[in-house]
Amino acid sequence: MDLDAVTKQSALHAKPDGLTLQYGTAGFRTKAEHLDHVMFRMGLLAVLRSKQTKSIIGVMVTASHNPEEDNGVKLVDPLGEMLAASWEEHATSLANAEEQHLPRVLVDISEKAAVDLHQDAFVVIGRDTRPSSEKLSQSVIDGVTVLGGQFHDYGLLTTPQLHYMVFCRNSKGQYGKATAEGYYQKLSSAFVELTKQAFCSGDDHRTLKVDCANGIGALKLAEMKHYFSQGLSVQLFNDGTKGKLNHLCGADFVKSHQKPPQGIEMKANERCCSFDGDADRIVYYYRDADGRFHLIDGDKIATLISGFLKELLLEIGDGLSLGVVQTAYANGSSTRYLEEVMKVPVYCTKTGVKHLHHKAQEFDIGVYFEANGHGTVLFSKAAETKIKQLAKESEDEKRKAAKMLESVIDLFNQTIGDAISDMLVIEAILALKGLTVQQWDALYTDLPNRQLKVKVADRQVISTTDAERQVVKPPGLQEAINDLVKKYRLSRAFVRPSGTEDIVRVYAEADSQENTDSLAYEVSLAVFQLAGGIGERPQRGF
Ligand code: 16G
Ligand code: MG
Repeated sequence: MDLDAVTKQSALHAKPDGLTLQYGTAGFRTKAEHLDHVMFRMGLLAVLRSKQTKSIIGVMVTASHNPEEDNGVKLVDPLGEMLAASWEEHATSLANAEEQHLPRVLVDISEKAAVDLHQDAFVVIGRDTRPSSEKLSQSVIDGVTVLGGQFHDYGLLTTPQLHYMVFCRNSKGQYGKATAEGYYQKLSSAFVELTKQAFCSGDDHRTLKVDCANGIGALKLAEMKHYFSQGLSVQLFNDGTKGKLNHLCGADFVKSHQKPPQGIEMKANERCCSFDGDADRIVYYYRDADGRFHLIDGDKIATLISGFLKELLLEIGDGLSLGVVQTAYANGSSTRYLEEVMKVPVYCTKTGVKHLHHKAQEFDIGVYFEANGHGTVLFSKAAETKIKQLAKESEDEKRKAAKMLESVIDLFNQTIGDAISDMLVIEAILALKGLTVQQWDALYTDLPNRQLKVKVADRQVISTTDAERQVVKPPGLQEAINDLVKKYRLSRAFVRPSGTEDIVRVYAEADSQENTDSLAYEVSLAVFQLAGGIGERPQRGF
């Protein structure tokens, strides 16, 4: 390592005094103007990680669903997975090192992680459409080159596309071709193959309106839609030509406000969906004949997909295990439906894709979705081999099911939740089963639910256990929540410190919206009183 060169270059990407940031649930994220040094340093870190793993590492510049003024960065590990937890600490210490300590911290990390500094390094870089992203990704490149790493800059990509590129390159092309074209072809041909057998009942089933959150999803879907145009026609809204990124639109807006985005025309019973700003989340929705808005969130997506997979697995009868992974935010109705009606085992993990992903890997086929629309399906190597074998050999019905499963494997971006591949899988299932959006929605009825935020002096005073469903600290808070929950029917509530904002989140559900809102308010008040609330006291009524 040429530490003198690092010091010199670093001065051009100097860290503002006193700023400390944490590699959180989804990497570093804050106002774009505070991120230049972080980007440069993540370029350095990516080189070390690449040397250590002897593989290609990805760096994605995005702040996902957050406002346009924000930005962020995350590293992608060799198999297209999120950065290993042990390296999150290295990322945090490197980002926060004062200028004069930077060389020492680099040496420290190299020693601790046993990095072979003679190894070559290669880093691939992608970015979203934020105005700040281009310059920030140049800072990443500066970091990569000063440590002698090679790189390929893909420019504009969705986050899942960058994960795909990393995995393709490290699998030497076995997973697919590491180009945008390769990605489009792989997913579209799996979609076309899967929907071959679909009974097409009119145009209604085959058009979909997509709110692209004024983000990267619009550009990529516009490029891709010609590849599957025979099976599905997508109409793009909020394509970035007019509106602001994630502003009054996108999956996060629709899910948290439980209302349609601006900028999309919705006729009664039309199927619509929203992506988030980097296209790794998706939610569906429609308006009924009475004008009422119906949200179909990640829980109902998981239900549709796991129901379909379960049927195919029964058909091939090979004892492959299927499990669904959710978080505490999953609507109680979805968990009940999955367990009691569909008889599928359900597990709950902490919030954040990496936790769900990890748990899902324990099954032959693991379906994981957060209620907010982040999710995918993972197939174990053993399951994939078995399915591919059956698709070649077995008798007719079995073979048909195995072939469909084979397409599903190709359709899901196996590295991370991907709005585009989720959308294509959902559209294929609806077409194959001849389901309308209303029929899908009617699988079960969501319990009314409410999420609130409470400001506290230090959100770390709250610690939780049992996949964030129980508070262990501060004393008395869980007892207070238990007493409040007892007042209502079908009720549940939990609180957890946010991993991305300086607040505590409150979730409540109960038999009616009115009761849910009361419960959410009362729990917020308990947090405010017992966990050091600051600013305005929570108010009743929304
Ligand atoms: C991040 C996570 C998302 C999670 C959210 C929770 C990834 C890629 N993203 O956006 O899965 O739902 O954080 O935010 O893991 P919170 O901690 O502020 O509630
Ligand atoms: Mg996102």
